[in-house]
Amino acid sequence: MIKAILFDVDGTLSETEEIHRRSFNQAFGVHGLTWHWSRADYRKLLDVSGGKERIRFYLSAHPDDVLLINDLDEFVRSVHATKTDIYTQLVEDGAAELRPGIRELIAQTISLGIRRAIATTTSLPNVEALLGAAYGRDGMKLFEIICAGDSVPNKKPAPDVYLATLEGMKLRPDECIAIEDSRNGLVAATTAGIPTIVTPGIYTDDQSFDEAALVTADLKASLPEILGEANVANTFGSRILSLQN
Ligand code: XBP
Ligand code: MG
Repeated sequence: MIKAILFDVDGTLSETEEIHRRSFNQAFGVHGLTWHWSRADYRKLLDVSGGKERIRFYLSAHPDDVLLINDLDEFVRSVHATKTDIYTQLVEDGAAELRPGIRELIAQTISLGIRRAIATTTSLPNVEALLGAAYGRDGMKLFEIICAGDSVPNKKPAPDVYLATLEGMKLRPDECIAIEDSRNGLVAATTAGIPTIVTPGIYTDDQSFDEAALVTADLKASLPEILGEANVANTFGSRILSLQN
């Protein structure tokens, strides 16, 4: 019986990666860097989860830039902190909106007593900004557990964030469904044993999702249809049907 839905954030709750990319590029300028991540660059860089890890990965391909940096850890932390400030301001100003069907899906989970959690690689301030913009100041309270960013040792595709969320929710993997947009997220969730629905985003539409219970363009279908298509036993039966009518 499905007792909880575990939501990814970037690319799933909202198409936010273009805002991240813009924020990275603005932060580079603030720090006097001539770097510019194009959409094509960013599609490749997104193979690396985590903004700080992504900056380090980029530097690994630009050794000449590394030579100019005295304290690499402090440099990465500082640039990423600037990026997060820029990103959260953009989101608070309304740059992001929930993907089609997400608001209705969350409303259905509330009506049906299905629990909700967030399992994301993104930094916690980014989640707060998105949920605040979408739901007001109580947005974070919609989710029992919000497992984000550096709260786990290893980011997606490692299963850490999903294992920590399951532990926090005191649920078994088969009692949950994960909703993701990327291969990294799919691998993280399925490695944790969680059936996963994938809604590919603008940066992940070319990835493979063989392990997914369902790949769907969006979540506009009703929850029973989505769970049915994912071939996941939804034992809500008539309660969901009554929701539909
Ligand atoms: C997607 C990520 C994050 C964001 C950037 O997270 O990999 O790193 O791209 O956010 P999700 P940060 O698991 O929600 O898809 O710069 O805060 O890492
Ligand atoms: Mg994602």
